[in-house]
Amino acid sequence: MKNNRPQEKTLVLIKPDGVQRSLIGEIIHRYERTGLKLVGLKFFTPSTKLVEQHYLMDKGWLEAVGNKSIASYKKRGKKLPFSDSKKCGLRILETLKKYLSAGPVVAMVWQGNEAVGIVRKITGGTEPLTSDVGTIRGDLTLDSIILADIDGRAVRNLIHASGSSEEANKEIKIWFKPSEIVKYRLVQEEVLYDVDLNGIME
Ligand code: IDP
Ligand code: MG
Repeated sequence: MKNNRPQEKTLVLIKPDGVQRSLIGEIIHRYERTGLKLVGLKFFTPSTKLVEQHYLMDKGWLEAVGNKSIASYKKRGKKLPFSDSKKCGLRILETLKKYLSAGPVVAMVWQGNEAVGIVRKITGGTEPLTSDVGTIRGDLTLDSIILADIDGRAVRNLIHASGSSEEANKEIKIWFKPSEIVKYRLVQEEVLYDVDLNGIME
């Protein structure tokens, strides 16, 4: 097969709520039918240490998530738990450790053209209440930041999906050994990527 652009890989986790809601098949189906290729798959309960490592991998994540949380408190005219974005981020990290290690998750690596962007588009925005219709988070669950904040827990939104290609490469390394990434060809890649598309006619 001839094609001229390197492909991306991205990490997807079906979080414990997705597994408990019996949505594994539905979620995999949505990614699979785009043409992305599944190159890694495992099912286990992650330790809180792995979850912490995962979120702290990206140096800017703590402050970014803290800032997003502060903005949402301000928008609602609510008193901030902390005015410092890092402290707010750390508070969310603690809730995420509890959430993601509460039960088994499905960890996957998907590969293909613009895999990170394609997966984020299908997954939808962070908060299910406002995620677009047609996305996994928008269609298949109903949590809101308000409810999560009232109960002092993480927003339950079924999925983690890497935010950028650099983030993906780092995340994949902590969830998968190199030998667990399967190198193979899918027949449909000829149709999706081959520059000549000349193998169809008899
Ligand atoms: P993302 O998963 O859409 O990339 P991030 O900002 O990276 O969103 O946040 C990681 C996870 O932390 C979210 O998927 C969600 O479960 C949780 N989360 C994010 N913001 C909040 C919040 O304001 N309150 C509670 N949980 C949050
Ligand atoms: Mg993120």
